[in-house]
Amino acid sequence: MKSTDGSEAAKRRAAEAATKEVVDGMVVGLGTGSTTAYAIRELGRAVDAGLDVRGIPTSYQSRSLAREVGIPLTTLDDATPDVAIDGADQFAAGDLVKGGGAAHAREKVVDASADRLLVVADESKRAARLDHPVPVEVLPDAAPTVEAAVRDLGGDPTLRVATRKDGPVVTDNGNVVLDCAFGAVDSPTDLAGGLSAVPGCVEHGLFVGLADAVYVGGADEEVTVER
Ligand code: ABF
Repeated sequence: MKSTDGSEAAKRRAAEAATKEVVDGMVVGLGTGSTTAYAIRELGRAVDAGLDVRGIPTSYQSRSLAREVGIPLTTLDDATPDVAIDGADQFAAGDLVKGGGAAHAREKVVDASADRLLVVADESKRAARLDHPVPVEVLPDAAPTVEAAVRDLGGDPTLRVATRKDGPVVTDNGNVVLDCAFGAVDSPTDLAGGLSAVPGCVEHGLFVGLADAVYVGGADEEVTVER
């Protein structure tokens, strides 16, 4: 079950363990979501204690938190991340589904540009095969044609709707999100290629072959690192 006190502690342990890989002088990609938020807060404490790092946020949310905890920020115009720390909605054999926070387009740009991507998660995110619906960020005008293309690829798309507003979720980039159920994905590489080729698909949430390590917080005090 997600978001119990136990899984919050597990998320925090995973995030804090990954943050230990950050050393003086590094540029750090700052992912989005509740697990990465623990890493951003830990980095903020390290900055207070004298660590010299700069962050590149992946969303409005991570930018706000990084500013709140005092992490100096930079951009991809001026720096390349040595490491990125980011969460996931699901991981299997090192591949990821991301985009539950609708930030996966910027996350993928920053994560893929980093020398190393460290994923932080609790055990509830682990799967034998990826079967979590794949978020697809779409140009608003293209939603109908992308929906048809997703069906052709064997998926079942649902427009993500804002819970407290009357309308769709709108990303930081001004686009909408289709959550696309494909069942268990046999080949994440093939599906990623198929989705990337759809006109109007800005970015999808399959992160294939990008993770260098997955820090997994377990129910006990353990954090396992899968590389
Ligand atoms: C972002 O936050 C997303 O790509 C991923 O969907 C989500 C994970 O959130 P949490 O850590 O809150 O489960 O990284």
